[in-house]
Amino acid sequence: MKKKLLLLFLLLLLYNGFANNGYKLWLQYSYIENDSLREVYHSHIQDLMPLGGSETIKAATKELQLGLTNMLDIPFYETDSIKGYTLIYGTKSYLSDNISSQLINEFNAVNDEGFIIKTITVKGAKQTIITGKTDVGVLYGVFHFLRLLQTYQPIENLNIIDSPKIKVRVLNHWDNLDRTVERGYAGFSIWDWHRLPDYLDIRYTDYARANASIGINGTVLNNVNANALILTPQYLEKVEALANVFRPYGIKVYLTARFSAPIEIGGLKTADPYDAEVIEWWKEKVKEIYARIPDFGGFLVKANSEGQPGPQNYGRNHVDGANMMANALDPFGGIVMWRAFVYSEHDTTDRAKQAYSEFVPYDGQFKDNVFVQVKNGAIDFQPREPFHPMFGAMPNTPLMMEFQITQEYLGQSTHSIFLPKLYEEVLESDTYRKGKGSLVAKVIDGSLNSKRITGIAGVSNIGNDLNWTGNPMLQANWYGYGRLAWNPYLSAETIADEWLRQTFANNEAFVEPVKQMMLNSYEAVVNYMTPLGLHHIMATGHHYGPGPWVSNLSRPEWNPVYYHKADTEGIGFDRTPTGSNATEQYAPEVAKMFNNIETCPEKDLLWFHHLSWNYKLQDGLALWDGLALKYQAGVDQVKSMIKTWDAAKPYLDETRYDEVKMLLNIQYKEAQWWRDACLLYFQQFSGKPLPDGVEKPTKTLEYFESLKFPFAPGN
Ligand code: GCV
Repeated sequence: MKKKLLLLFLLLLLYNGFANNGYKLWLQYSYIENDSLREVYHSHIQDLMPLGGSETIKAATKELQLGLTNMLDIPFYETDSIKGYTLIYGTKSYLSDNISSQLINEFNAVNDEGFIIKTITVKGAKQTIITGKTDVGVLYGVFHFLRLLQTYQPIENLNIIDSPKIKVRVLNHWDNLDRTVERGYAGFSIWDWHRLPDYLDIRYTDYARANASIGINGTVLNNVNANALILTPQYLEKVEALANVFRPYGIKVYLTARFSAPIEIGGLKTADPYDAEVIEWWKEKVKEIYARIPDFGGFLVKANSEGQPGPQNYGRNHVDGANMMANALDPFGGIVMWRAFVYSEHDTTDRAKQAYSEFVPYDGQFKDNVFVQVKNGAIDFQPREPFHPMFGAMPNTPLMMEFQITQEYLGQSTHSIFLPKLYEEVLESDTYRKGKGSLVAKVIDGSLNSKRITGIAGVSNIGNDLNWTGNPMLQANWYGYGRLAWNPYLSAETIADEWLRQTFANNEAFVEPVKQMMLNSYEAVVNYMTPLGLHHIMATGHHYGPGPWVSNLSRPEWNPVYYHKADTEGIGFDRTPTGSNATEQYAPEVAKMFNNIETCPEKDLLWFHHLSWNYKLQDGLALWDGLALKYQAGVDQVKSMIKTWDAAKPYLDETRYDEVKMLLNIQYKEAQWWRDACLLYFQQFSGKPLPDGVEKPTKTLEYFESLKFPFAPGN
């Protein structure tokens, strides 16, 4: 009996060992079952020849050995001379004259972080070279090469040159020192502050590998609602330990600096940026940080925003505050990322206008090493927002894009939504600031106004859940953000395709339908939450679930009723000249397009217009009917996502299939909840019946209004 139990236990262990918990993300390196493909690959890579011995090149070797051995099931060894078919990787300075003379044009075309992958003939045989100007460029090339194999691309005649288009590509962790994560839905923070610096969790290395594989080159470790303690020696020692782990992978560490730190941890009476002692304090603090972390990236600052301290507490302005910190960082090459997420309860103008009004007059006044970090839209990471009017409006200031990867307003980690669709929509929006074609992407990559520094930030969706993001499908948003940070012109479709092939399976019968499911998933959530330009109608605080009825919060602009303005006449926020005139903050062509009801895109209709319930939509439906049918469409889309996922089962491992299936079922329930709660609420004003095709709610509005979630995560 005992023996049988032991056997069962061993079998269970074995089974769990093989279960795919998603920890490996898109770096699965699954065995390539197709014999001939494996053979072709192997015939082109027989030995590994690293050039130079830096930690980064060692990391590249490790990754190649891991990836190639798993995919091809053959051990790979290092060689120091070219033999048959060798994979040679290292920077330009190590290449022989023969090889570098064949790469002159390529080297002229790559930037410092870019890479070249080329098949060239040396010693009578074809060799593959992965090179660049820096070790980290080579590492990016190695990850790209592994991606080619993971996605079953030909490698016989390679000629690839690729460079990142944006310089600073960071994740923003809203992680607190107690390991809770603001707006985090994937467990606790991966930073184990208590056991750092001595205990280095293997996750830190895997986090760095994953980021390097998509070109992310920086991480802001702590929440923008910052605790000054992160700047004390006790914590800087821990930050230093993380920086040491990340360095070989080209990832710089940044910190959020609390503006009042000189008071809280420095013992000063003020944090006034004009005070000599304060200025000195920041200089000394920065010096202390660089003594530990010579490649420290700089500070991110949330100032005079949602109660955070800032220069305005001392009668100074954003320029004063940002430049004071920038002066301290400048000698070391550090930067300041100063957030433009400001709005005030004392300002009665439309919240959507406030950041622009406050910041645009400062254009050209910030120091060269200051970015102004702007959220993608003017309110706050809503399921859909028109692009922020600040993009293109500050030609003399580097603007950094801030996307939210974590799904604060998009169903949190239970809703499987592919966010690169949202990012793509924003990046390809035309600001018209320099005529047609002045895309947001061009503002961000600096090409519109030739910027020396360029940057992009994504608010991380990472936690200590086994699969990192709380839902295997949401790993695609981390991946997709990184890919777009590298190249903001990539299509969401390309990203979904390569992610699926690396993460799950390469079979077309799997990839095509699941890719379509991902590409449609963004529109689905907009439909069942905030169709036709509705926004900010989520429940209070945690933002989990619908709350269009909320009207009792102390600040007017925290209440959903402020945003939808539903009454018996109609619904929507008039931001045209007859209303708040927020459209005046856009270039005239864009303002005109939004102002005119005929040309305003229907997806943004209620963002810009207050319309009667009978207003005729493009398809001839009355607004009320169209709105209701959009809610229904969102629910139906989730239902069809479940079908697609079910059909994909044969290509999936059991664990991840089950996890996503359970999550999709939750999403389906919640999509219905959104539909029913919102339609019952708005119906009070429209006074109209639900049109045919919309399922009848099975619960009352009172029921939905009574729901409470005191312990919803991330709040
Ligand atoms: C970190 C929203 C979120 C806050 C967040 C803030 C910000 O208001 O609800 O949790 O704070 O944005 O971006 O600073």
